[in-house]
Amino acid sequence: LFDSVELAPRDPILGLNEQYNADTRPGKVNLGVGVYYDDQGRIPLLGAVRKAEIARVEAAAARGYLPIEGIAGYNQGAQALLLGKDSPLAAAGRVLTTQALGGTGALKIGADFLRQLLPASKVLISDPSWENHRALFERAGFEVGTYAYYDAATRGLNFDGMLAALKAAPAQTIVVLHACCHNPTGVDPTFDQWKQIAAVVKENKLVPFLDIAYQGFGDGLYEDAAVVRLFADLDLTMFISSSFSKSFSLYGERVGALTVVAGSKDEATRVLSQLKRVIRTNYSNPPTHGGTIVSTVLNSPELFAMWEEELGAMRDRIRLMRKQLVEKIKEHGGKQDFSFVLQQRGMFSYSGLTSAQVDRLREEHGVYAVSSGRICVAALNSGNIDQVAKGIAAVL
Ligand code: PLP
Ligand code: TYF
Repeated sequence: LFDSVELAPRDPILGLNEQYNADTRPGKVNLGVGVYYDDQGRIPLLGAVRKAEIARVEAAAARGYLPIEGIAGYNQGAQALLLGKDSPLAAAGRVLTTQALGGTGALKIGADFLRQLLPASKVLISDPSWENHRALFERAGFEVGTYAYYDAATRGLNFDGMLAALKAAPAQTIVVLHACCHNPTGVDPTFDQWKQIAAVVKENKLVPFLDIAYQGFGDGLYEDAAVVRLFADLDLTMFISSSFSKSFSLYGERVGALTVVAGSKDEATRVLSQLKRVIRTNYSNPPTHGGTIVSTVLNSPELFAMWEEELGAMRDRIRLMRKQLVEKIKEHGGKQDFSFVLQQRGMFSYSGLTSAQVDRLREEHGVYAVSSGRICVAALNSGNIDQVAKGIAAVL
């Protein structure tokens, strides 16, 4: 039966984890996968999460099936984080949200629905983008192309190229946009550039799919959703995949959401009914545990405040690591100026290291990075940053 089955390639990032785990050297450092670690190198269990979890265990609640679209309070909470509590679109019934299996699950439900709705459309993702964007939309049946994004020469945004690509895209092209903290580059458009991007999306009747997996890691929960509100203010119909994996440090709980802004309340009702059909034929309904925790935190003013503060501390620590990395590379005699790392936002930095330099960094210094040169700044800590800086300075 399986004679013709070929060995599938490893995920470039998750595959790196396997290689790291198999490495027996004591001082190894993993800057590959996008996970936030605290200064002790541990994945944190947030205090707000712990409180909500204890309350849940004590309540000893039954675990029946959730509705297909998930927990109502979760969906409302997720939507309010994106569009604001007083969104006129939400008040008009034009916005729907379904709980999803992480941001990935949200993208997949949206992609499957879009494939039915717009079978002739192409999908455009940024060049470069999160690897899974291409794979996921291709699996859903789409042809996936790219729009210009990163400019290696300036280590910034190729804004003209990006705008030109969007202007050249035919109507109903699905455009996946990272709403904040771009993965893998850490380079985001300015708000003024976003206004121009949004205008082209509207003018050309493109279908925006905003992906927001790092809300709170740029400037703050509210600030990082500015692009979502900008698109909403322009009355654009859109898809938004959001994730709490990073912001709640609940990676394995698969806590995400798909939000759709429709043209009317009636449209929203019909779209939701179709999304529920996609969900039902994939996994029927979402799991309870992580969703209940997130919902509890989002709907308790006390726990929400606690969460926001803990998220702020994660953001500040990443900023500190950026600053120290730049300083320490210089201290260790690095020949290049790394100060561009300070301008990049979120968990990642495109370091500019070549894949040969990344190989040397791993082999000679035990430091793992993605072959594109992406490093996860959120995995740096006071115990490993000297080794990393020394390694980078040496391979430059
Ligand atoms: N979108 C982007 C840009 C990401 O970096 C990630 C990271 O995992 C996701 C979506 C998926 O998030 P999740 O882990 O919640 O599925
Ligand atoms: O980019 C990252 O490292 C994270 C984690 O297939 C991730 O987004 C990586 C690859 C993947 C799923 C999640």
